[in-house]
Amino acid sequence: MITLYSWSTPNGRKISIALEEMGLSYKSVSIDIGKDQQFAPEFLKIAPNNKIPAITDGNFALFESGAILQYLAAKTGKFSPAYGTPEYWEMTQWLMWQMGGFGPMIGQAHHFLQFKPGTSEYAEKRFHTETKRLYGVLDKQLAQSEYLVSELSIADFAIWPWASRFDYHKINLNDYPNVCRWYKQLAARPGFIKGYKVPVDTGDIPMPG
Ligand SMILES: N[C@@H](CCC(=O)N[C@@H](CS)C(=O)NCC(=O)O)C(=O)O
Repeated sequence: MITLYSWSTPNGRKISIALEEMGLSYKSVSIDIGKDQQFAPEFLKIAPNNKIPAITDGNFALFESGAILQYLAAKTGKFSPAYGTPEYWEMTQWLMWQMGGFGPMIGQAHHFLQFKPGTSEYAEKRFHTETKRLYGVLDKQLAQSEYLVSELSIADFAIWPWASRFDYHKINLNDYPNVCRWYKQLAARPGFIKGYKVPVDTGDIPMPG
């Protein structure tokens, strides 16, 4: 039985969406990062980097959302092209693009634009500019492909939850029509609707105006 340790953030939702889409049964444990529960000694045994998400599967424990997505895809044989094929590496490059850019950079945009506005004009501009650049890259890819790669994959599960925080990083999804089409398409899937509300129901998936 899988246990998901998570909170209702983009990185956490990647995994709850994947678990729902893969049809895996799991137990959800809330780690409220607003209350510093990520530093609890019991959680640190599973996730020594003191960040959600993490999972256990029997005696096996795993942290880092990209690794967890790859583990779940390998376990189920779902939402990943066959290992070693060109399609597999194409999917992997978009997963790594999210883990290295469309997440860490947007997280910095959230910090300066949403949580600490007025602290640093330079940082606000720097991370908003980088966020817009990343959206441009994503829009170009989604102009030529329905999903990140030929079929719905863990790369989509990794990227979509970050786009769902468009209000925090001051992006109008309508400015990126291909991202907007993809975002709405995935937001209508039962697995996304259910996974978005794990571990805490913070309301419905936000929709661009
Ligand atoms: N690279 C990590 C990032 C995880 C991460 O940044 N998690 C945030 C929430 S979205 C967190 O737990 N923050 C708590 C903290 O930094 O203390 C992953 O993808 O799993």
